[in-house]
Amino acid sequence: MNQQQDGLPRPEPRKFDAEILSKEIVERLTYRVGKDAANAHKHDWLHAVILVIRDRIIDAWIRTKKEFHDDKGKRVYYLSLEFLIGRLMRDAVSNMEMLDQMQEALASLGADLDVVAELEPDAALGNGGLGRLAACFMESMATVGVPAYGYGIRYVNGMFRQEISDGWQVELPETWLAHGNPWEFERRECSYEIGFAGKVEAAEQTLGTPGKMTWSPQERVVATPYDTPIVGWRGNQVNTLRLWSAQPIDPILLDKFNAGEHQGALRESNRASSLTRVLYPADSSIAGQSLRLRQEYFFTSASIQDIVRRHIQDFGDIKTLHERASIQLNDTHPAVGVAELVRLLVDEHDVEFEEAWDIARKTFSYTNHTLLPEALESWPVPLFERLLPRHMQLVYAINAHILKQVRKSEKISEEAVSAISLIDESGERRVRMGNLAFVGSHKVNGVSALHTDLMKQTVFKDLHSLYPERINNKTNGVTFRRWLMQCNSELTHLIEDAIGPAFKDDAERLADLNKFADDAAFQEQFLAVKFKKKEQLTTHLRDYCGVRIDPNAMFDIQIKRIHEYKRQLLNIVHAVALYDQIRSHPEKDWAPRVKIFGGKAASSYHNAKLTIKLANDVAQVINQDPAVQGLLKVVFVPNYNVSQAEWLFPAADLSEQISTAGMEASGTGNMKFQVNGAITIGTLDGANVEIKEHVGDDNIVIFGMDADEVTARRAGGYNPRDVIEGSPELKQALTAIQTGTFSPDDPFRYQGLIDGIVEHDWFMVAADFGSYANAQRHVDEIWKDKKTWARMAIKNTANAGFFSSDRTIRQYAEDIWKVGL
Ligand code: 26Q
Repeated sequence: MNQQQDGLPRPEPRKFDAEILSKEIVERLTYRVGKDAANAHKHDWLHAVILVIRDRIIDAWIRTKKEFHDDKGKRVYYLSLEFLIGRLMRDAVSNMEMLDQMQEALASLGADLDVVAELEPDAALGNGGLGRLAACFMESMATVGVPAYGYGIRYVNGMFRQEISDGWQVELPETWLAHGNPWEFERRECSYEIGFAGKVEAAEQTLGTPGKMTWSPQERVVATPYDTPIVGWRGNQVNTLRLWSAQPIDPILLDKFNAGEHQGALRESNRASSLTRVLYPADSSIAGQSLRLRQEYFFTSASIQDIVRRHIQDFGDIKTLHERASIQLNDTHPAVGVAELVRLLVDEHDVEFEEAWDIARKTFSYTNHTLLPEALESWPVPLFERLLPRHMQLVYAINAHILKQVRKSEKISEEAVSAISLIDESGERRVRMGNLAFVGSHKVNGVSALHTDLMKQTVFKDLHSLYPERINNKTNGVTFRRWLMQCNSELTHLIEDAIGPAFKDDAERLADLNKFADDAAFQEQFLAVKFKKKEQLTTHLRDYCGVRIDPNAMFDIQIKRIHEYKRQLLNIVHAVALYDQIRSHPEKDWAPRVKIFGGKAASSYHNAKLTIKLANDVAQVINQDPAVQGLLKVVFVPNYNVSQAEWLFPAADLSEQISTAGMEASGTGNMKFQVNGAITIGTLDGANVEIKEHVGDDNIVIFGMDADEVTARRAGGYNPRDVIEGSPELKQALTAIQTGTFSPDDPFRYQGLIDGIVEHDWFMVAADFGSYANAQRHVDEIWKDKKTWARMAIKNTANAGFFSSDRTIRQYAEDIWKVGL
């Protein structure tokens, strides 16, 4: 270890000797895990390996914290109810640049890094895109040097484990903490009390109106943080992910317990710990339960109290908070934080309301991830008021303040006023979390160019015309360390051999690959890497779910949450149509395809669950029909999660991004496919629009209506029956599904699902089918021309640089957070 001026040891990152590592692994196994090598269980080895890596990270972690402290610069706080981090071991080993040495060290102990890595549980504290984005952002913030903390909930049960039983999704609890979690550090000394319900009274000394109040919660719980280090690329900076766990104030209320009232004593304890027990497994519709609102307030309040405490400790004066702290709200889930900060300032720090409001607005910014009306969060006023009586008052005060300004400054219609109001009065009165987040933030962003435009035109139309500077775009990105370098070392090596290593530090340098797009030798190498990844996936799927596929076929993959707007149904209907055509014309030169699906359905989402069953029913029939053997296969990969994704993206030939235009805010899977050299078949939706701009029109296959056409068609009396009658191919496929060809045991199983298409077709499956089928025929043609395919695939990887989350984070840092890098 060499010593820095600050006196702290600095690790010597690139000198990890395999021999030293293997000694350390045995040492940790003995003295920290308490086992000898002969008796150690597989998980003990994993634990020992993680401890060795962790100890090296800790030096950099402590150094980073000290640098933040000394620097006195602005810090970023990323508040998210979800962090879909997946496994951390490979991330850490790879970012610490000790992969080869660790492999060697384990080999010398008779173990294999890949095998040990597979033992690590996949931390699935999120549903899908929003949660995975938060995880990519954490890694990129540590990489590009943003002084950042992530704040969230330490769910005991994250996303459920999906089993497929007789083709149906079955949800089982996932126990990711069963073997302990060596990555986390409990920090009891940083615990906070969180209150719920109770009464509010005017405080003795009240300044201004609305004035200071005293809230006496009826119920209190303790929030205890668990910190996980997040290592940036090359181990230069290590940030903190702080996840809160709920505990009862008095674990077993000793006096009650001693008085023999065991039930009552335990009830409170259970009520507290149930707060952070499970993640809500819905990624779009609102679970109206009060537990969800309690979770939101619990983690938001703990985080804001922590931020305020740190600020006062470091800077003394709470009124300078906005100069030193930037709080990013990941969707509206932590939006109650706006009211919480105002409450802390007014009630506990004697700041007047107007100034408190000003500080809050300068501190917060908000990211919107969806325009779907059913996913826009709002809470019934009576529920909000009962659980958070003081916050309800403040929401009214904020509302009055805003509406007064609005009425003063504009000739504004009453209609616009009611659209801007924080309270939805159209039916049962509800608190609109989107409007609260919007007015409480100095910047509001969408996650792709199209989505940001649509935000301005739809949900936030009136707020946008009032505050035209506030909405801005930050197109999503993904971390290339995980989604290229770790999951596809073969492609990484190929790229490095061609253009050198600079792309590892600057993703835009991938563009240097463009000059190889027409190079025959490079094309062959590129296809050879793809084939190798397909062989690996083939072996994996054989072992994982007993499915046999042929790596010579085109791997056509759709992996994402199951949702009607994402249109897995369009893909399945196409599979059925293709099946029929191959059977009718076996003599044609068909491009062999494996259609692979993966994704979870929200437990209460009937049509999504039925879609999973349909994919499996269709697979069953097609896969056992000798007439299409070797030409068409359908596979549903169970329990799609981050770890499965790491197998699937590198092995994909074709990326399915086929949402109804205007409905997918961005998508991020599309970017993971692209960087791994898959070709996109997609609509002009979300970030697909920008992928097209970057790869060029010739290197992507676009089909279907665009967002404006969808709107116009919906408005103009669209009749799906006419479309179906006009397309024998579509009619045949829908009829086959509807009449039980794939469900002979229950011929009416899909009646309702198909009726939805025939009767209203809100998601435009019928309307876009013809265009989709043509696009797929075009894909077949390209597939048969290997050189063209290779060129397109290379162009995709070469032009993926923009979609690195490092770029996204730099834009947030510059335009929103105003932190210098
Ligand atoms: C809200 C209230 C109650 C219960 C659940 C929810 C809830 C939970 C999760 C609502 C929405 C979500 C998740 C949304 C999500 O993942 N959106 C995706 O975000 C990605 C990152 O920006 C985008 O790429 C995707 O397009 C978008 O669908």
